[in-house]
Amino acid sequence: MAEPTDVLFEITQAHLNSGLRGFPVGTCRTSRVDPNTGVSYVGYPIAELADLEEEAVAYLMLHRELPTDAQLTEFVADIKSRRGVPPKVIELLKALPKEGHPMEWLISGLIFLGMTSKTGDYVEDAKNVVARLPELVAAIFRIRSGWGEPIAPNPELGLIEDFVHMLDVPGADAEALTSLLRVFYILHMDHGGGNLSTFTGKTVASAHTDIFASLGAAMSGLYGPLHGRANQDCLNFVRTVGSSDPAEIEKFIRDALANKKKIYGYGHAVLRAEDPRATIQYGLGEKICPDDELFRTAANMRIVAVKVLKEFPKISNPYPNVDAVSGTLLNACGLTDSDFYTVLFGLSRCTGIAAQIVDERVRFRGGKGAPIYRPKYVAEDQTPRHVKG
Ligand code: NMX
Ligand code: MLT
Repeated sequence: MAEPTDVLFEITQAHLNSGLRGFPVGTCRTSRVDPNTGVSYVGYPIAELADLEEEAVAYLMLHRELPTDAQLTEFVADIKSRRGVPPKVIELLKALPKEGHPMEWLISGLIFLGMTSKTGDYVEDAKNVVARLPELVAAIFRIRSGWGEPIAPNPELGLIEDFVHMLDVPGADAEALTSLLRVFYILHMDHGGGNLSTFTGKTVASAHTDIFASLGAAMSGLYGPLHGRANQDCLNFVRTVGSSDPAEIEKFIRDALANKKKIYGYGHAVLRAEDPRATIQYGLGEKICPDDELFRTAANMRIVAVKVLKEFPKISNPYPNVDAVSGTLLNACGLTDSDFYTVLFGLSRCTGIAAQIVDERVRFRGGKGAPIYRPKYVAEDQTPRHVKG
């Protein structure tokens, strides 16, 4: 156990303006990211959790232990009893401009949910987020895509099964999509305390802002192409290559880098090896869509991109991250509009962020909660330039 006076990190001038890279700023009880082995949730490596029921992993986030059968049954029933997005929220979504990005819809939807149904109790609101977000996100898909009226939740179904029922994706195989989205939901739930969206959500909540508005801010961070939106850009890149031929892929990657473009789905601020969440998804692709041309392109890119990115010593991590291949799997299972992929990431990540906000607000400092975030910025270049008179 660290002593209050233990020095964890020496801050020098060189650390300023570095995106707080590596600064210890707090503690996290839900997950941990190891640079080489990747994420574990409350001590369980992600690969051990990927095939569990999604509600069991949400329970793990909120309670820091896997549920017994009885606890899981009770939790599932509790979550089901909380379903139901207020009709006013659906009406507000219908008024949003279709040209808005689905993430802008999700950010708005979270604010609408807060306006209409926040209780002000972080624990209650966190559970309500888990219960209601699938319906909100399904409504966003249906209204913005013009698939028809939102579909009501079915109390007989599990969380993701119900989400797929409410999506009712035209032409999709619901069973295949459900198995994919259950794993997707578990893999994207949490990634330590310091990823941008989680950090932002906790920062905003530290002003005692409610969970819905805090998550709206968090999702604004996830919307950025360097964070969650890389899953959309990665599929678009794979589509643009137009061939799974390694030589064609290599040419595309080299051209992109020569034009100062990012190779989305590759690199990480903390990881220094292939992200286990990507490894799991490559394995899943080999089972569900091994012959899909876009999946084969992404699978070949896994080899070619790493080879090319390793030639640039400034790139700390040349390996695939969570976003490298997810889009090709979603596409193969019928979700073909890549603009929506980050919303699926957000649906899952809001559970982890909500759990971390609960810890910071009602558990830390003997229940008082962590104080309002207020880091120090060092004043620079502030000498008055114009002499009076
Ligand atoms: N493609 C091109 N350049 C890269 C890449 C990449 N995939 N990764 C890092 N670099 C560059 C980076 O822009 C920086 O350049 P400069 O010094 O000129 O500013 C340099 O390499 C050093 O960056 P790193 O220290 O390796 O990475 P950093 O911690 O700053 O950033 C990411 C991490 C994830 C933002 C970065 O690797 C990246 O932009 N990757 C592509 C976007 C992506 O896949 N994001 C998803 C991350 C996972 N998620 O879901 O949030
Ligand atoms: C995440 O899942 O949030 C990403 O891998 C980014 C991060 O951890 O910084």
